[in-house]
Amino acid sequence: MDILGSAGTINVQGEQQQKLDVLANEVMKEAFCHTGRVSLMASEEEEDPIPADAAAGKYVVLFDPLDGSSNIDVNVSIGTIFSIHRRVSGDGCGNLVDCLQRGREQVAAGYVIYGSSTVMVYSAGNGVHCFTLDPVIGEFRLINHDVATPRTGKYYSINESNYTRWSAGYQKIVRCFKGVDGDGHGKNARYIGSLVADFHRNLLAGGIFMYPADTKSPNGKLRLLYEASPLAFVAEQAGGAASDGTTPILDIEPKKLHQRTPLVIGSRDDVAFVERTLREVEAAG
Ligand code: AFP
Repeated sequence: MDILGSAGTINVQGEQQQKLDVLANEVMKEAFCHTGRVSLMASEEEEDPIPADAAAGKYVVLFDPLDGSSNIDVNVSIGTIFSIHRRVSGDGCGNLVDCLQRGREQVAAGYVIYGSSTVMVYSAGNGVHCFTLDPVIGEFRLINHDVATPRTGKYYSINESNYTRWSAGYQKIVRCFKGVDGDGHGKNARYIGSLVADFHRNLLAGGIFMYPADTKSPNGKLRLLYEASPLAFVAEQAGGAASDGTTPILDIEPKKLHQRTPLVIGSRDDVAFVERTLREVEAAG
């Protein structure tokens, strides 16, 4: 099957699409339409909402079909992220209003990570549960019930090559995490470059992932509706936290389908430390 390498197309985010991005997008759309429960979908790969099934669908699904595209061809873990909302509009298949709901309104959210095994993690607002794919029977088996993420983590995950583009606050935070400034957190660095993989490790082992705004991406790089919001839902349900640096991700009112946001997500005390330090550095001018 011809599934590796570039598709030779550019998506709505202005990024090169891989063949697997395109395939994953088609598979997701087909699978959600097949359920007969989804009226409208939105994909990180497509500009506009995608009508599904007007008659039956009570739900709206937003998804990043393949997160971590640059890792596909080098055999590093990648994932799929999904966010499910109740439909709020009345007519037809629904419209943009159904997609632009706060993360707090999600009825369920989660992700699948394709790594050394295939694991699905989801929450429907009643804890976080992990399932692993058993390829022999073709079903997901429950492996981890009611996941609780550590309050403080041993890892920090950030693309440090952006250091000179960050605000003074983030530069200080990373120096603290390295143990060269402040009270010597002395955390270990881990950065995969697939959000799902970095998030999943930190969820289980404890840690913090950050993708701040910088001078190249003044609103951050990651997408609120397809990446930040669903993972924030999972993080909070596991006892962690997620913020854009000042506001909880789940409280942000989305204005645009492909809106970007800075993201700080993971162990609760570490996220609180980041917010506190940003406030202090800002106040000190
Ligand atoms: P790609 O899908 O283009 O590889 O981007 C992945 C991603 O959206 C997210 O999964 C990563 O955490 C983040 O971007 C990595 O971005 P940098 O390459 O700028 O560190």
